[in-house]
Amino acid sequence: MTKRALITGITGQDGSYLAELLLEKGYEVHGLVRRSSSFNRARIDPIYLHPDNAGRLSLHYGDLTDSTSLTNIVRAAAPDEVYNLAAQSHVAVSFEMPEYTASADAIGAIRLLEAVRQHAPDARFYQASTSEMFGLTPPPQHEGTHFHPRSPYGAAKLHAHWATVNYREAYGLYAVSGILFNHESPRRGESFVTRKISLAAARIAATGSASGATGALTLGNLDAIRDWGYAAEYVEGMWRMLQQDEPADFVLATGVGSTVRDFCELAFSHVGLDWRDHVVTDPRFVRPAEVPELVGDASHAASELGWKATTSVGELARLMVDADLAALGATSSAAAERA
Ligand code: NAP
Ligand code: G4F
Repeated sequence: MTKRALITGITGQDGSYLAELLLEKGYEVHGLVRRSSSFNRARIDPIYLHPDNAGRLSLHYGDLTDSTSLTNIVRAAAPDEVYNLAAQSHVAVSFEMPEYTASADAIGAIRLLEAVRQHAPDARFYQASTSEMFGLTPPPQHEGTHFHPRSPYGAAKLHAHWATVNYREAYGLYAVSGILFNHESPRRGESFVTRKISLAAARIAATGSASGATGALTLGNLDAIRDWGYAAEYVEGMWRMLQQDEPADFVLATGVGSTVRDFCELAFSHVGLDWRDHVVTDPRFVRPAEVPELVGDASHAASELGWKATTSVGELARLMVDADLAALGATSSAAAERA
């Protein structure tokens, strides 16, 4: 029997990697997409249009803020597995749009859980929870760590996390919360810090300028520590969470913390540049409340799921810069020679 999966957020970084993984495993995949006046399918279209996937990937219009569309899609797809990856996922933006962030990220999860409870109660449900929920609690953070969110995004995701646990306990749904630490890739949105850095390093190496009037890269807090892994590996962990005998929540992380400054050094040195010559800071990019240090302990995922992150932060920085250089028609060795 072909398994059917429904992915919200299929046009995002993780959604595109997860769709690829599930199609490779033989699933029929259904994805929720938002109507947009401009193109928002750049990550999913190469997968959607690939001849091997013809008739196996369906896209449906919908929105996490619209329960009618969610109910209709759950009924139409009749999924065995539901992955709720859609979210207003930018922490800084959540300070500017706290109400919308809560509607999409907290109540949106409840809208979808309710649609699943009523129309596909045997489906297994994955909620994209986040290390941002730990906020101010010092590392190493694991499944039992106290939550102290520091942003409207973190608070909304924590609401969705507990709603997921509650649907499991109250209604017996196979519902799990994957608490994932930062994971990045060449498909990462361009306003997240790692991609901002990899793009700037590639542009400066290839053209001499990051962008804008000064040609420099403008960042906020360089001291923040994050546990950066490779997104393509993390979607395998999501899938494994839905294949267990009993539902449980898991942290996915590398266990290694690096500062934003370290990531600048890794990315710029790959193309023979000194980051200190090209990075400036601006309070505009500093958040009203910061999360100083996130470093995860994923030993529960290692023992129960057999999942382990394998790409180091250095490898990640290099593969992201290389992908951005390739898009500009350059290579890291050629760029380093010019630097
Ligand atoms: P992303 O690239 O920002 O993708 C977010 C997806 O959600 C996009 O497909 C977006 O659609 C969709 N979306 C946003 N608002 C929506 C709404 N109201 N209704 C329906 N769809 C909506 O995020 P990601 O990095 O892949 O992350 C996937 C999930 O994991 C998110 O829930 C995020 O909060 C969570 N998470 C991410 C990380 C990380 O480090 N990447 C770590 C922990 C947790 P458009 O393409 O139309 O914008
Ligand atoms: O890349 P970021 O925006 O990621 P952040 O805030 O950690 O959130 C990401 O990871 C979460 C998991 O912990 C996800 F849940 C969430 O959806 C998202 O994927 O910022 C990382 C760090 C922060 O401390 C930020 O203050 O980098 C710092 N930073 C410094 N300058 C900057 C900048 N962040 C951004 N986006 N832009 C800057 O110019």
